[in-house]
Amino acid sequence: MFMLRSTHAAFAAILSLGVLAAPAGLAGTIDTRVGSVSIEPVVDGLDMPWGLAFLPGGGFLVTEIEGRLWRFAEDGARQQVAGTPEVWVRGQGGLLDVMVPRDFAETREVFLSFSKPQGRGAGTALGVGRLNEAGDALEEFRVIFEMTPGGTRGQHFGSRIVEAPDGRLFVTIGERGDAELAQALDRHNGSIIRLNRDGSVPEDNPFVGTDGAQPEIWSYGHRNPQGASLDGSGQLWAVEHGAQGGDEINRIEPGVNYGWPVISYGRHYDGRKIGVGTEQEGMAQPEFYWDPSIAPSGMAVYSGAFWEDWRGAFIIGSLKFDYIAVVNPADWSEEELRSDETARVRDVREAPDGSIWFISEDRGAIYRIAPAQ
Ligand SMILES: [Ca+2]
Repeated sequence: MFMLRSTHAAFAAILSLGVLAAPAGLAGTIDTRVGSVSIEPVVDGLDMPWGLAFLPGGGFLVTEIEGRLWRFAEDGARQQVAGTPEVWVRGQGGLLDVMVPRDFAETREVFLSFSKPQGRGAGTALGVGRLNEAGDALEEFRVIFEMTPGGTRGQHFGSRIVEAPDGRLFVTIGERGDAELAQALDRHNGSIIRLNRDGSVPEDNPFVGTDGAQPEIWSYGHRNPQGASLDGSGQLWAVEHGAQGGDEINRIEPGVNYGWPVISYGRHYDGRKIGVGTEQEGMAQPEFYWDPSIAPSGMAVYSGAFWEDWRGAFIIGSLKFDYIAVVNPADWSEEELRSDETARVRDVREAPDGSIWFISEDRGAIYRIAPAQ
């Protein structure tokens, strides 16, 4: 649907040399409802990149699933950051998201989510360390949350980290392949949790005081939420993987049950019906769903200056169909951004200047979307 008109042979040659920014004119261009946009490479040569976070004053951090954290300076120079945690690299597990809080300039804190080894298995964990002045090490890294118990399966760690407007932390956790546990309040599986900055439990969390419930739980009944973001009003949203069909965008409210595996708009991979169907009293409906599944990953809610008509839109990467979905919450219409670069999109972020950056896992690269010149 969207025309690609770029010089991709030249573009690919530049990438293979590892040059960090394409000379002007070599970016790919696609047409969208907000006009032509360019897609230009920022960095390449990454091995299974997962999460991306911008540093104030320029530069950014990128995780690779096997456990490496990289800091890139504004000029593209890269430095591996030491002091990262040991991670369980299996299936979808490893070093996952990275989050730089708004007070980074004072605290130097960097948050990481990862699969923490636990006996023979692993659980989704959140840790924090301070980036040293040289930017080449996290100091005093400590784990402030880990799901207990984890499990030996390699799927559905969730793991997206979001800083709430009040500075508290949301972390998404998948059901680890044990679907029924998404409904169990005594397990963190299939939930979105809310923590204070030091990992302690906020007293006004919805299940503090519920017998047997894990007090970190903010919402539950999730399958594998791998994308989450605040909208312009500070409301939390999450996007999650369904099974065969039934990927969802959910507006996340405290104490709410989002239904997995009792209700879903998808089916099991063997074709069996899931749970009771698509609706049940006491379980929230998604705001939007995909059938067939696109395998949604990272998400940003656009708030920047470049594209007025995309403000408030959900910009979501598809791992399975190699595109970026732009979903407009005014009418839940979906636009598809597609180019050679949108191959297995793992994370999508709005940059401080209002451009949209994304990770292509297939290409081991990060790209920047901006208005075409
Ligand atoms: Ca649901």
